[in-house]
Amino acid sequence: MKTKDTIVSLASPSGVSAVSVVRCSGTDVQTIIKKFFKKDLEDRIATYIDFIDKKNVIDDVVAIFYKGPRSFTGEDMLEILCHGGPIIYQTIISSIASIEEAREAEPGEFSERAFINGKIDLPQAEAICSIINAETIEAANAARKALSGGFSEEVISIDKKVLNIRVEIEALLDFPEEEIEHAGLEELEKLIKTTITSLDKLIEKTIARSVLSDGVRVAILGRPNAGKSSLFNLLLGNDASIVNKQQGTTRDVVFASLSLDGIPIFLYDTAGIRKTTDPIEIEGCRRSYVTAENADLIIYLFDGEEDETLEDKEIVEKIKNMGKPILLVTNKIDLREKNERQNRIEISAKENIGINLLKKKISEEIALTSRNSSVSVIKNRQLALLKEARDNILALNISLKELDLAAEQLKRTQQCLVKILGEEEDDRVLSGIFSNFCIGK
Ligand SMILES: Nc1nc2c(ncn2[C@@H]2O[C@H](COP(=O)(O)OP(=O)(O)OP(=O)(O)O)[C@@H](O)[C@H]2O)c(=O)[nH]1
Ligand SMILES: [Mg+2]
Repeated sequence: MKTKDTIVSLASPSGVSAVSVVRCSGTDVQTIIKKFFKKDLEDRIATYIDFIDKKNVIDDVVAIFYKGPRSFTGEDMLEILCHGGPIIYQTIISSIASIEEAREAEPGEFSERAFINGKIDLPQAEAICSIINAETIEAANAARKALSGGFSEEVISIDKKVLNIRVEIEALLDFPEEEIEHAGLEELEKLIKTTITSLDKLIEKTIARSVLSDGVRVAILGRPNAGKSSLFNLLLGNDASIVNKQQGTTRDVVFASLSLDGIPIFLYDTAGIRKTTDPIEIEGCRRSYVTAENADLIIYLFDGEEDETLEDKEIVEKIKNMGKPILLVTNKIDLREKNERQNRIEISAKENIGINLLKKKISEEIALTSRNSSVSVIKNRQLALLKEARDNILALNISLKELDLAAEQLKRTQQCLVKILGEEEDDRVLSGIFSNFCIGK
């Protein structure tokens, strides 16, 4: 990892805006200041000044120098607030990058340096990324809590608990076997139990946070004409998908995002599933099933105008076999006498009946799915490591003969926890994480 060279990049969105922000970080920031501003800048004082390259004034800017280590990266930093035109900020960036000591930054490199210099730990760096990418204010708030270090503190406190268990076990190892029974084995079991409870709680919180930031995929499936596109449009509040009385109107997957109770939902309208010889419809049906496979929750819509068909039964069975949570919903209840079926939510997409109840059920189902390990959103590094840590502790066998093994297992648990904080994590893993950040962050 290069830490000696000075990096520069745009920190605000590219394109035209009122003001753009160019950031530099590294050991040669003061060289850059002298070269382009022709004088030194005071630490942390905004200065209105000309940016000059080869005797030409490129722009009049506001420049702020942050003397390291009191800066985001822990290195000397410079922020240049220039006029927000691409020509201006590009010229400033390329002027700076053209000097021998500087170059343009890679994505996430500022955060990576902050991490390397101990200004933030890995969960905090990841939280910055989540705040920037948050799709709802609730997601941003959850990420901000992690940024303030709350999550890391909890990991550290669990790590301490594991260390305590290790100390107890190491002490027991010195006892002759016959005395171990009296040597506080019960105490040890209690310690292990409370550690598992703490880990479980943190896992649950982390899942809730990742659902908030990553969103949940909800797919609407059903036979042709059940009213899937009508429901899709109603939930979205606009006419994104074509509705028509003709069967087979939707031929490909239609996708949109919305927010439900602050949770970002990715909603999918699919082609009606039926047996057919039309090659386009066959492909549409295949895509409907693929969408179902990738969804976290499925709304299966029955056409209330007709009775449940054998095909409905087959499709529902197939979805259940995928192990997906499924909400069974009857549509078009405006057309039929009240004829409630158990386990079905009754709605009319056309008359806007029952939609609030459906939304409530979707929210409840999401809360449940988020605790289900099959949810795709929990494929997240922190969670995987937390779970590995918990599995290691759960597998602890405090049988008297295996105390050595238990000590080993606890060491592995601690390694997982330490990795969450970014210590002892493989450099390649770290670079991979930071490369997902945006440029200038
Ligand atoms: N009476 C009544 N008609 C509805 C309701 N929901 C949808 N429809 C009508 O049913 C027909 C089919 O609706 P769509 O939303 O296109 O159905 P779909 O399931 O998307 O159909 P495909 O895309 O062909 O699979 C349209 O004429 C809608 O106006 C409802 O709640 N009540
Ligand atoms: Mg449709």
